[in-house]
Amino acid sequence: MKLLTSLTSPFGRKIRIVLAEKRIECELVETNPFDPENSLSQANPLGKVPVLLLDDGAAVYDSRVIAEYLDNISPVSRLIPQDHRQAISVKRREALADGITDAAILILLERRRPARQQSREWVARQMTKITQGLVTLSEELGERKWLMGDAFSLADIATGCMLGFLDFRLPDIDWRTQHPNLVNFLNRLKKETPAFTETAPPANA
Ligand SMILES: N[C@@H](CCC(=O)N[C@@H](CS)C(=O)NCC(=O)O)C(=O)O
Repeated sequence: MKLLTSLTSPFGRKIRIVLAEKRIECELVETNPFDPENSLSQANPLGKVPVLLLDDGAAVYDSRVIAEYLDNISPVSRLIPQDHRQAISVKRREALADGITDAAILILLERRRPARQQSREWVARQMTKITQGLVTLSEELGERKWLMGDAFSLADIATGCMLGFLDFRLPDIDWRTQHPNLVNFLNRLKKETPAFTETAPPANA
């Protein structure tokens, strides 16, 4: 199997952590989705990373589908519970964390446009999604260890990658003052999940 991703993609990071947690060997093929020379669209017509290329040549995307696929091919460290209701709860929280990341990416891309083409309303709309999403995740976490209680899950990986991406690309968002429980959560993730630290985006990227 091969994973096409950039080293800065928060969605690619999610999959790299899933691979490590589940001890699945996979070749990493560094791919910049914004490089016009890349052949990414042959694997994913959306031209986005991550993409997982299976040994039979089939391409799997997006990150939520890849994560579910990987969780199913190995029983090691289950990240999505077998119970359907619990699984939906994990995947809904993954979707929420990923949605915050999507909003952060849209703000980042907007800020990279020439100043006079940027829309303040658009940025404010995305910022509201980030603010509201963080409030919900923080409330749902409460004082529990992980989002699902004692069981570490894909929801925790997605939330960690989202918080890491906010720090990396939008450090002006002060989520720490509002949500001390998310600060503790992130510290716990760093301490207990080596792959989280190992997959941090490269400095100066
Ligand atoms: N929903 C997708 C989002 C993937 C995504 O947005 N990837 C970004 C990099 S972090 C990308 O490839 N962007 C290129 C583009 O939008 O053209 C997933 O979960 O995999």
